[in-house]
Amino acid sequence: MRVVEAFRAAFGAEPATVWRAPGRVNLIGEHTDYNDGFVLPFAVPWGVTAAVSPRDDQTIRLLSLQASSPEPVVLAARDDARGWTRYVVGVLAMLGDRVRGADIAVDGDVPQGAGLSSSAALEVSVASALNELHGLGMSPMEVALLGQRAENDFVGMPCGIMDQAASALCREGHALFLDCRTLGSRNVPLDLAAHGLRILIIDTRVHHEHAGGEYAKRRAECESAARALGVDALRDVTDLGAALARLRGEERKRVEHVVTESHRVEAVVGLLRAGRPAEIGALLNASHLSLRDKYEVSSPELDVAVEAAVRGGARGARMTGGGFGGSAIALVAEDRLDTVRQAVSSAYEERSWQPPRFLPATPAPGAHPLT
Ligand code: GAF
Repeated sequence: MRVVEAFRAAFGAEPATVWRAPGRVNLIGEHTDYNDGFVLPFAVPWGVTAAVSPRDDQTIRLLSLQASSPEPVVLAARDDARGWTRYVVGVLAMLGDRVRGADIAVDGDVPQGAGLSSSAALEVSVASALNELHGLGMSPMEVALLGQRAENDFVGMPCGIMDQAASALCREGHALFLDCRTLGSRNVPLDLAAHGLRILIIDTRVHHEHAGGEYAKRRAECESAARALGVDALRDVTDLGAALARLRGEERKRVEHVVTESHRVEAVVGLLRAGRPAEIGALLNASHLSLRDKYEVSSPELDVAVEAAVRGGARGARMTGGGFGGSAIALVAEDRLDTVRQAVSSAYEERSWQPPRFLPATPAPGAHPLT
């Protein structure tokens, strides 16, 4: 394994453990996690492999095979973390005095900027390794929560729990149906191939700079709407019509998206359980329109990808993840894959946009040790 070789070369010893954690795509349930709603992500075949050894002092030595420098970053203090190292140091910081320093080498193959949660994969791989090495006894959900706290409190991104939970808990061949309030979850079989279907990831290769600020703004709008409605979270809205009648402007649109999106997750789970995956297409389309028009987190590149995919014969398509660029997914019959790819590529070419990248998505396993 090349991350083990790199660890040995950099630190002069064998790593004490090696863990792999995946990125994710979200089948449906967007911007519902921080509203205590439902999500349905699955793990992708790409992720981060972390080779880790504990240290007796407070020093943290970090090596990434994707970094421009072949030398490890050496941090004497946690506050010195910059760039990608913040996600790792954030995990160590959240563990407080339960751990001291560590030697860590990471190797990631999540396509960068595609919105497939490379940061959650990094947090969960490192947190899982430290959990094992220090005998912390954390469950996979506790590992996910730790990763989320690292991102919220150390990196400063106010994300929900979906990405870390997907990375820690997903099972091969399944999507993860997660209740973001109770944190109860179930693995839902997602054997699309048995139905002659595929999920195609369309990476727009565009990521808009303002994404982080807009994400925080949406979250604040939801919290403000929940306060106005006198509920703990938008999950508690039971009479959508009455709630909408009490709201105006952007908050009204945000609430409409969040509440209907959570219902769509439950409907998709029902159809998957009933063995009717082809019928989820309409719900994927509805999710995209809601994200575009009500939640306003799509982008021209995502909209064109979704429209062209559907015109090219996809059963349904939607943006996936936080939005403002990144990737869309399309549910496509196997014999339509080429036509759909062609339709999206042509639509991009007509607009002189850089060509999108197509990736096949098969539900992969969540975090697991490789040693
Ligand atoms: C990002 C966040 F990290 C998730 O928590 C989730 O809110 C998602 O955007 C939108 O569904 O990936």
